[in-house]
Amino acid sequence: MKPSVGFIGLGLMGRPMAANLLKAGYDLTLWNRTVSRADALVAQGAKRAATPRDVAAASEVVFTIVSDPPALESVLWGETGVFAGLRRGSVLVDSSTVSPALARRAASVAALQGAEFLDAPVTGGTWGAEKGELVFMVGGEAETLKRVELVLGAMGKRWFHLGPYGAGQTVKLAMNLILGLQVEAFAEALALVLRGGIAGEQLVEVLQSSMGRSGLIDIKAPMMLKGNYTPSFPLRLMHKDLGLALDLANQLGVPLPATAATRETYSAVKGAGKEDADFSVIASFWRKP
Ligand code: NA7
Repeated sequence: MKPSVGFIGLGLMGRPMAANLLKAGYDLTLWNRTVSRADALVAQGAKRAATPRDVAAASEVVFTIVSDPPALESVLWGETGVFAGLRRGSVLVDSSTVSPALARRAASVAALQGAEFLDAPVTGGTWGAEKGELVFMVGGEAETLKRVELVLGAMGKRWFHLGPYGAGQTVKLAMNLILGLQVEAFAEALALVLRGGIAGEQLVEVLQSSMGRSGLIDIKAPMMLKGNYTPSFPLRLMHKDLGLALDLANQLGVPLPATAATRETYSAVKGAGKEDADFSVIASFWRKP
């Protein structure tokens, strides 16, 4: 029998993920800080809870996917938080991108309540979330992962068990560091060819026919050439992730010089921007309006 599922965080990623759970026939209870963001899903049959605590009390498997570490702390802890309602024997799956240390802290509180925990951040963007083709990077017990595989399958196409609590977050931060640097590298190369009087499209054509070919650039190059930065993965979240990667590197004593330099570009553009733009907006660092 399908477990009852709770879902907390209906942002760009959470909404399509929750919609796929509904489509797959799960009994779904939702909470989002901005209440109206749950309206469409409630109209399709999901139940609305008043607090994250109530979501947990109603669910055998609880998913969270919120912006950043403070947002996760605020939905998990406190009088109305998930831990105030988490059921013995249930599984809490956090798909936000946060620090491995926070994942381990959440896992130990869940264990004290007789519940299981997985850190399971995702990759695939809003496009992957809509298609149900996300990839989950999982930290925690293999047995716990087995218990929720069917539920993950309603939202994603693959999952990797990467090690103990926090391992999913560690790999996610490493992955996003690569994506952040790739877009930075392309933006620098684009600035160079444009100043050299060559069309950006020509750079893309050659690059994508070469060993340097990248799936990410297939998606980001058209946005960067047209200056259309509708958010798929917002700059503010990439900026956060590069910061989390640098914090982790600091804790582990690993130098990340290129990541540190790249984050400065992201910081400068984030500081100057007023709207919620995609992270490919860093191209504007070289192409001032
Ligand atoms: P979005 O679209 O920015 O959505 C963020 C979600 O987090 C959204 O539901 C927010 O609620 C919620 N949020 C943010 N701050 C809080 C606090 N303080 N308390 C409760 N809820 C909060 O992000 P994405 O969906 O693209 O990404 C989510 C995660 O996956 C993130 O870690 C990425 O790096 C990967 P709101 O609707 O604003 O009230």
